[in-house]
Amino acid sequence: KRVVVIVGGVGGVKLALGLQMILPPEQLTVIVNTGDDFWHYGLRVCPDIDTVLYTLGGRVDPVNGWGLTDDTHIVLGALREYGEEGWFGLGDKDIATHMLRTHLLREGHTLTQVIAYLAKQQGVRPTVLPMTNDPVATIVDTEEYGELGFQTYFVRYRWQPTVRGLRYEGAEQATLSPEVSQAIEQADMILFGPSNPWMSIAPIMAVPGMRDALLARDVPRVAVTPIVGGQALKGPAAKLMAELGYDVSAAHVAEYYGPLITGFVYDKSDPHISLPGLSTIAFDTIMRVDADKERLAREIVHWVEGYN
Ligand code: FO1
Ligand code: CA
Repeated sequence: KRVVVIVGGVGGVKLALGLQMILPPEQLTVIVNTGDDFWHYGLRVCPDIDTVLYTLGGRVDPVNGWGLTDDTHIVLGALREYGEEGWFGLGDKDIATHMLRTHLLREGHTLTQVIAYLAKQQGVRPTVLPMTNDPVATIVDTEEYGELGFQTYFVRYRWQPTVRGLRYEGAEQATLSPEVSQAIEQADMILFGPSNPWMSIAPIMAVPGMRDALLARDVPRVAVTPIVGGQALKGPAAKLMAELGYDVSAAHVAEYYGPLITGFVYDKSDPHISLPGLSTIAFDTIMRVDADKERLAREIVHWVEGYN
């Protein structure tokens, strides 16, 4: 059984980690959002990809859910001594990742090749694929500051500005990589992690050909809710839904996915969800510790294997 799981960063990777615990590595492919990627002091930073690599490699900072465990911040302190604001929390060892990635990209390797190399060197066994090799940037249009780059909105302004809309710059010119196409074509099951549908999943779906490649697959395509009890498990998903004029509920997340999904997993504390043509099931979707991630991954895979 080959499983493809589509994720952003900290929220969605919990499901990917659960899947890693129950599947042989050659059966798991993680397709990751790169709309958060940006240039920072000349370095290419890919926050969601690094979150996935560090988590699957067992080296992620357990408190933040991003960055490396036990990292130091000497470089960031030195930048601040220059009078720089230092709003993006770069760890020293994390900087080495950005340096090596930038170097390899400059040598002409594709992002997919670079990530495969970084994954291998970190001992990460499942296949981790960026959604595309081309630059796509999520731009957040805010009431207070107008358009902001994603990290400026999310980290510098701590996702407090009011969002009027989102766009995915460069998406029109982006192309599906052969690796992503092949992973989707060969998948027996396609899962969407409990990531923010607008900020993490939508940029992935904005890559031309991605939606059609997924829709063309007559296999279960199942999303896991990032909304429980009208609140986001993490980050701005609930605030954003309200700002974009949606009801903040798991049911509306399922509706937003629309024909992309054939199944939806919501939390057992929420009311039953019933939508035409959609298989739904309630599990305990709150993943605090690794045992929760493994259990939910197992429950989802077993349910999906049985439902059609
Ligand atoms: N998130 C923060 O909230 N503050 C930070 O200073 C920060 C630094 C950072 C450094 C490297 C990295 O890979 C991720 C980092 N993140 C930080 C997380 C990340 O930018 C966000 O989680 C996402 O892009 C939103 O999902
Ligand atoms: Ca993200």
